Amino acid sequence: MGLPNFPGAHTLNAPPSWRCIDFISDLHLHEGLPRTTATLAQHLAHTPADAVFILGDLFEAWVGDDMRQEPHESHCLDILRRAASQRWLGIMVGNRDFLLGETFLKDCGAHRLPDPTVLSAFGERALLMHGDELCLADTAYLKFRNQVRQTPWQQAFLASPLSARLAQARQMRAASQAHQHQHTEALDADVDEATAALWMSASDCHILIHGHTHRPASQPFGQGVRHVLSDWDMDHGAPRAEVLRWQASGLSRISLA
Ligand SMILES: [Mn+2]
Repeated sequence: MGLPNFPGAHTLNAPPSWRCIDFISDLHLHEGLPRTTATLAQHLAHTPADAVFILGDLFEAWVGDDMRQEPHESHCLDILRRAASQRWLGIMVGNRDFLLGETFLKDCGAHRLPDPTVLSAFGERALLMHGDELCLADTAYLKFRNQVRQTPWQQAFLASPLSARLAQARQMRAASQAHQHQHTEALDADVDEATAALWMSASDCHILIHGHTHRPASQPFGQGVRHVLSDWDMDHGAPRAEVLRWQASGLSRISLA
C-alpha cells in the first residue's frame, strides 16, 4: 500500500481571546461507565478552558442521533449542552461514534471538527485527528472504515429500527470487551509514523495531536512534537482520565484520575 496523500485539512484559527484549550478523546462513554461520565461532567463544569476539543470516540457506540433520547445518552447530551453554553465545544467523530450527526451536534451546541483539522493558536499550528485513518497496517479495518463512511451504507444502517441498532451496538461492545479486556490494553495498530510526519509537513504543522491508540505520550516527532491522548476509564482497573491543555506557555498533560 502506498502512502495515502494528505487529504487537506480544514483550518480553524483560534480567536485571540482563547487563552486555554483542552483536548480529550476516547472516553468511550456508555451506561456502564457512570464514574467516567461524572468525571467528564466535573471537568467540563470547572475547566478554565475557553475551548474544549473532543477528538473522537466520546461514545463507545453511536448508532444514530435518535439514540440521544436514551437515558444515558440524554444525560451526556445535557452535560455537553451545559459545557457548550459556557465555552466553545468542538467534536470530531472517531471510529466508534462516526455516526454522530448534525442533529446531535446542533442539539448540544457543539461544532463539528472534520478529521483532520489544523488548529492555529498561540502562533503555532497543530494537526488534530482521531488517528484511526493512519493505522495503515490494519487494512481490514481501513476497508471497513471506507465502507461505513459512505452515505449509502449509513442510510441503509440508519433505516433499521433503533432497537435493532442498539442491540447490534451492545453486541459489538461485548465483543470488543472480550477482545480488549475493557480497554486496559492499547490497540494493536498504531499510527503509521512516516505518513503522520508527511501529513504534518504537508499541513505546515509542528504539533500533532491524536487519540485512538490508547498509548498516551508526548514525544519529539519529526520536526515537532506528537501528543497522543489517553483513553478514559474511571470505572474499571487503574483509573485514568487525562486532559491535554494548550496555553501560550505550551502544552501540558493533566490527570483527572
Ligand atoms: Mn478510536
